[in-house]
Amino acid sequence: AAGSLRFQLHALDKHARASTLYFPKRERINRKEPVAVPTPVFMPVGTKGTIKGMTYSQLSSDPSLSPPIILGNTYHLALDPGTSVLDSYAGLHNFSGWKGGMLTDSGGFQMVSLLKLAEITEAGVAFQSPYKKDNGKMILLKPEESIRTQVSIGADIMMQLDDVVSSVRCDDARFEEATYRTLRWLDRCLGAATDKEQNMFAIVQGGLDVTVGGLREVCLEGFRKRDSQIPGYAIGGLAGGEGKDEFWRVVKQCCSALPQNKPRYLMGVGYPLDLVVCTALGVDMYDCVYPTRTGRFGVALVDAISPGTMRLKGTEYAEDTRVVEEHCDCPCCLKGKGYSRAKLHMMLKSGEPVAAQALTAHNIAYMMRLTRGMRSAILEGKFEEYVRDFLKRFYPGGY
Ligand code: PRF
Ligand code: ZN
Repeated sequence: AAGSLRFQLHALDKHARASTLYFPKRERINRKEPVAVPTPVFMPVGTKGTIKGMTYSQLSSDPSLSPPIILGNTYHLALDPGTSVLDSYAGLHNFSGWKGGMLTDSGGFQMVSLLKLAEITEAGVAFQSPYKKDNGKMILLKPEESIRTQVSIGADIMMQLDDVVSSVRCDDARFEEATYRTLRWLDRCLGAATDKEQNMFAIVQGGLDVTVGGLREVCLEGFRKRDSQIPGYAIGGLAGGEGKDEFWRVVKQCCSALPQNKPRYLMGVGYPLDLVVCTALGVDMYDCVYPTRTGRFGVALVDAISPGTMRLKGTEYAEDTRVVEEHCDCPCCLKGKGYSRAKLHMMLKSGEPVAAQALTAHNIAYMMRLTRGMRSAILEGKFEEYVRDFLKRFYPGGY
């Protein structure tokens, strides 16, 4: 079998899907009940296994939040706390206390996006350790090494190491190399994956090339041959500054070529508009730092204001006694009884950490509401209506 997850597709509305992923109970991480992940799902990013500013009890005890799955990063966790600590705890779940689902990204993308010094060769991704204690030591992350670390972390879903290139800054030859290398690295990762309770996803690369016989097709065709070994698929290499039309076209092509009976994850995408459009194209899973990061910077995601954001540092909120969203049951809004916009404005001005935390919570609640709303609409066969309403609110002047 290709992994331990079970994927149940409940409804298809045109291309949009409502499904549930089930992760089994797992002895190693002391999980006594299976975890159910209803889709579409947004995975908040906890780079080192922590959603910045939030305790697990806040996250999982508040029904407005309770993300069924969060995302961590192999690159950061490999450096800190490192695999020997993770192994001594039999994984990140035991080390951190998180009980829900977890996905780890493989590390290559974080290195390339965070470190200008990273160098990619056939062997792997080489980078200079950013830690003072390592004294500028060069570290090589090989595909096998990424998987070994992700086995130590023990997430429910791990990602293959892929060769990620910027979709706006590279030439055709580099895209071609990255596509074929991603296929070769997939085979090396498949050879290294050991824990049967985990699931390794493959990542479609291939730049913005959606032509017949083009690079995205090459990658998809390569995956088709290995499908029996792959429990789920990700679409990578997007959301790097290319135009939305180009980005959405690639998503459409990948979704129509990927198998119906496995989950589809669009990496690094988290703008509400993109979630709505890409769900219509057939994507099930998303992750992005955007909702939590923008919350820490004082921006709330909202329905009523076009284009969907409220910048609470703005002086227009200095005397606004309303909560961020009256109907929101998050710990920040409390259905109208929570922090006023004026109070949030004042706290943000003085750098009070509770404001960042409250807005992080609100934005997670917003994403949960968004994905829940999409799921209900798909289950009722009314997703087209949902998209139309969303776009009308987002672009009241037309688009
Ligand atoms: N690959 C991996 N992680 C990612 C991406 C990718 O292409 C993206 C999209 N740019 C975000 N995170 N491994
Ligand atoms: Zn709220």
